[in-house]
Amino acid sequence: MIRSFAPASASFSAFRRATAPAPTSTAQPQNATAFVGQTANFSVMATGSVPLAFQWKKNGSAISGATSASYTTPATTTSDHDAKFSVGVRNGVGTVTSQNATLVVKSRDLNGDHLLDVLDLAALASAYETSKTNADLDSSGVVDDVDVNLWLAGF
Ligand SMILES: [Ca+2]
Ligand SMILES: [Ca+2]
Repeated sequence: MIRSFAPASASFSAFRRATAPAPTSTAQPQNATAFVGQTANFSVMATGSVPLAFQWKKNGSAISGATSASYTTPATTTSDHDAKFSVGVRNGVGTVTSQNATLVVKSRDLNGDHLLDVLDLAALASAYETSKTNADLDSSGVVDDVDVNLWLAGF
């Protein structure tokens, strides 16, 4: 009797059962959006032989104390905009590094004068029905009532 070859994935599973598995990211950290002053949270799900150790990185540099499966940033500032967060998951067999997740930091200070006042609302109004990036507070691709309400919610 001729047996068909097992699918490669089955062989791989068998191999993994026979050896202690290196970590595998089963859910990658997702991009996050926060307003200035808010925190953002990133998390990863990973499997592998325990214990698993985690180390979060911001723009490639390890974040002190960020050693669990999720990470909450301090209150964000505009300088955190576009920062890339990743996490390394390590066990006795190996290390896997997650994909980067990008932090988008939105500011209601649309004209950049460090004040939140009617001038920012005017800037938002002037961007209405456009996709002007900094006034599109919910990153929906268009400036509309949702963004006006998000702006007003800051008060
Ligand atoms: Ca302003
Ligand atoms: Ca929008």
